[in-house]
Amino acid sequence: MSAASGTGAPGPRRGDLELGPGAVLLHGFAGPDAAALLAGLDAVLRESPFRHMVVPNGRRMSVAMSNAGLVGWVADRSGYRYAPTDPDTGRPWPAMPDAFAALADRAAERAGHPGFVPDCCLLNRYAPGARMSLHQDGDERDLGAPIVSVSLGLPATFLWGGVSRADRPRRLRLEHGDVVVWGGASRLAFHGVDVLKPGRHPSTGALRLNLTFRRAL
Ligand code: MD3
Ligand code: FE
Repeated sequence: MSAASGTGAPGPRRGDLELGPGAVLLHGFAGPDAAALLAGLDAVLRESPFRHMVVPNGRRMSVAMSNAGLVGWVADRSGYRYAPTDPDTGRPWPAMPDAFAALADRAAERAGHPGFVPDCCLLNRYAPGARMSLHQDGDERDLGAPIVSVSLGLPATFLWGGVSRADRPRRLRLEHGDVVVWGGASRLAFHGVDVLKPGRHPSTGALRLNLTFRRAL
C-alpha cells in the first residue's frame, strides 16, 4: 500500500489538481492498483470481449468497448442506452471486479463524493488512431453522482470543453494511473479524446485503456 492509495483522511491532498468546478485530477492515483485492475479487466474480457459498437449514424466507433457491472453502456443503430445484457453474448455483463469498485470508491471519496457505488464500468480500448469525439454523458439517471475515470497504458490528450459544445476545448494529458473524478458543475461538460498516437507502454503494450465508473440506474 503506497502513500498515493493508502487509507487516511478523505478530501483533496497536495498534488490533486482541481480542473474545474467539481472535477479533480488525482495524478497517478491508480498506479499502485494497475496490476490488479488489469487482472480484473482480463477476467471481464474473457466473458465479454472488446467490440466496436455502431452508432445511430451507422459508423463503427474507433474505440473498442466492453462493460462490467449490473448494466453496460450500449450503442447500436437505434440509439444509446444502459442494458443489463451484453448484446454480443446474450448473457449478463460480467460482475464488476472487487478491485474496480474499491478503487472507484476511494477516488470518489478523495474528491469529495463519499459512498460512490457504481453500477457500471465502461471499458474503452484505444489503439493508435482511435479517438472519441466531443460528447456529454447524460444518460445516467442520477446526474448528482460523479463519474470516475481511470487511464491505463499509453498517454492520451483529453479534450475538455465547457458546458456548451461551442466552447473551445482545453487539452489535458492523461497518463497511466491518472484518475479523474467528474462531479458537480463539470458532470455535463463536453469532452473527448484526441487521436491516439502510437507508442509502447510496459503494462498495456500499444494500447490505452480507460475505465469509467458510472452510477447509471
Ligand atoms: C467529463 N471516455 O467513456 S474519460 C466515455 O478516455 C469517455 O475513454 C474518455 O468520455 C476516455 O464516455 C474520457 C473522462 C471522462 C469521462 C466521463 C465524463 C470525462 C467526463 C463525464 C462528464 C464529464
Ligand atoms: Fe464521456
